[in-house]
Parts: sequence; C-alpha cells; structure tokens
Amino acid sequence: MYTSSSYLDGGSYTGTQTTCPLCGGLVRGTSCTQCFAPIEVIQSILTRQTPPRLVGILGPSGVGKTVYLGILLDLLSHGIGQLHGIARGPFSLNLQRQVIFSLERQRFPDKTPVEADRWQWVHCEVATGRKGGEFDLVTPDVAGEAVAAELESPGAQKTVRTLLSRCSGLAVLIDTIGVIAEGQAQEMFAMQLISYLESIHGSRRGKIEVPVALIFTKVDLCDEPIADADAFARANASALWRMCDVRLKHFKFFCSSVAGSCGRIIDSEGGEYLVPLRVEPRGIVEPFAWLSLHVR
Ligand SMILES: Nc1nc2c(ncn2[C@@H]2O[C@H](COP(=O)(O)OP(=O)(O)O)[C@@H](O)[C@H]2O)c(=O)[nH]1
Ligand SMILES: [Mg+2]
Repeated sequence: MYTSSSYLDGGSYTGTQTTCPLCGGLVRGTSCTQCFAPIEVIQSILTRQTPPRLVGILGPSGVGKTVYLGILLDLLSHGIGQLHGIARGPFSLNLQRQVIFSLERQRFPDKTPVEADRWQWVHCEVATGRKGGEFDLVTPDVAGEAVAAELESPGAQKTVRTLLSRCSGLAVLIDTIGVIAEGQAQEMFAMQLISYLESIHGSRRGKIEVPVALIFTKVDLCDEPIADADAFARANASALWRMCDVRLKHFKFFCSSVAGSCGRIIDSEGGEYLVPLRVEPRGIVEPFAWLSLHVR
C-alpha cells in the first residue's frame, strides 16, 4: 500500500476520508468531488507501489480520441513489440470493450458525454521490455468540449486541468483532413494546448520537459499517403511545428488511423455518417512507445 508522502498529490486513506491521489480533492461517495476520478480508479491507484503516470490524450471533439485510446488499449493488451499492457480492474476494460464492440459492428463508438462524471477512466500497467521502464498509465477519455472549455478559461474544468498539470506525457490529436481542408482551427487547438502546458510546466530556464506526441489522425481518409509526418507538419501546420520546436524539449509528429476503409451511410432521417468497413490500425502504438521512452 502506498504511503501518502510518496504519492502524486498526497492521496491517502485517513480514517473514513480519502483524498484523491490525482488532484488532492476530497473523495466522497463514488468519485472525487473535484476531478471526478471514480472511486475504482482512486482505489486502484492507492494500492500501487509506484506512482502512476498520467498521460493525456487530448484534442478537439471528433478528432478521434476515444477510438485511438480504445484501440491502443486493445493492442497493448495483446502485446505489441516490447510493449504489453494489463488492465488494472474491470473498469479499465470498459472503454476498450465499447470501442471494439462498435468497430466489430462496423460503427464508430458513440460520442463521449460532455459531463466529466460520465467519462471512462483507464488504469493500465505497461511493461516496456526495458528494465525499470515499466509504468502505470492512468487516463480518462475526455470530451473535446471540456478541453476547449479549460483552454478558454483555465480552472473551469478540473479534470482537464488535473490531467494537464500532472501529466508525464501528452498525446495531442490533430484531424488530418481538418488541417488540409478546413483552415487553421485544428492547428490552433494544438497550439493552445501547448501554450497551456507552458503556462503550467514552463520555466524561464528552458523548454518544457513533458514529452508531447502530435498525432495526425484518420490518415486513411487522405488521398495521398503521408510518408513523413514531420515534413507534413512543416508544410501544413508550420506555426504549430515552429511552436513545438521553440518550446518543447521532446516532441514528435506521427500519423495514425484505425479504419482501413470507410463508407458513408445515410440514415432514415437523411443524416450522413461515416462507418468503418475494415479495421486496420496504423500508427497507434508508435506515439505511445515514443512517449514511454521519455516519460519521467
Ligand atoms: N476514417 C477514420 N475516421 C475516424 C477514425 N477515428 C475516428 N474517426 C471518425 O471520427 C469520429 C470521432 O471519433 P471519436 O474517437 O469519437 O472522437 P473524439 O470526440 O475525439 O473522442 C468517429 O465517429 C469517426 O467518424 C479513423 O481512424 N479513421
Ligand atoms: Mg470521445
């Protein structure tokens, strides 16, 4: 059992009161009253020998966070390369199960609820194949609207703030088609996230130490395959690339996709939506493997 002094934020059981190991808030009933981490996650963290690492997977609504995280957990659970993940507690399997269940039925999962107390959390023990390289991954599957709300008024969204303040690594997802076809909104969102990270982790002495993987999602929808993610970023999101270069000590651009082929369906009310016809994950584990080399 962990002692409170060595904990992320002094999380502990004291008599009947528990403080949240992630944000220091009071745990009452089924979750933390501040960051809404569910009691299962808090208990799971409190029973570990080493402090878990929070890794944020962030980006605007619809960028592909839920699909990315669900498939990442699935790939880790099977073991890929040197990386192998074991879910801690049944709650950690919920997201993976929902995403896989949807994709098997050739559907993308439902939209993540906006309310933080309805998010799925994951606690996964990750072995990296390197001695001493193993770590615990803890993350909620956040809604993009909540990330936007926190970027707009810092402190408004406690779960997102906790995640960005405590994270040992950050994956910033960027919609590739949005970058190519829809102007600068996607690039701006990523830049706002890095500015926010700097406001918390920046120092006058140097660059931000938190490693940041920048992931262009849904590359299966691109007409031309992207051979070099860094060159793509320099050409299509040059302000973002420069910002990373100036402010981040460790950053790397990646391309990812989950669907190998998609189709469009029109429902009975005339709404059009995308369905995955084939699941062919690419570039999902690479960013995570890279982050795992740099998380401290
Ligand atoms: N073509 C393609 N579409 C994707 C992929 N991942 C997500 N999408 C689309 O993006 C939508 C939003 O994905 P989701 O993971 O829910 O995004 P979130 O809001 O960031 O969690 C899905 O409903 C799909 O239409 C992918 O790998 N390929
Ligand atoms: Mg989502």
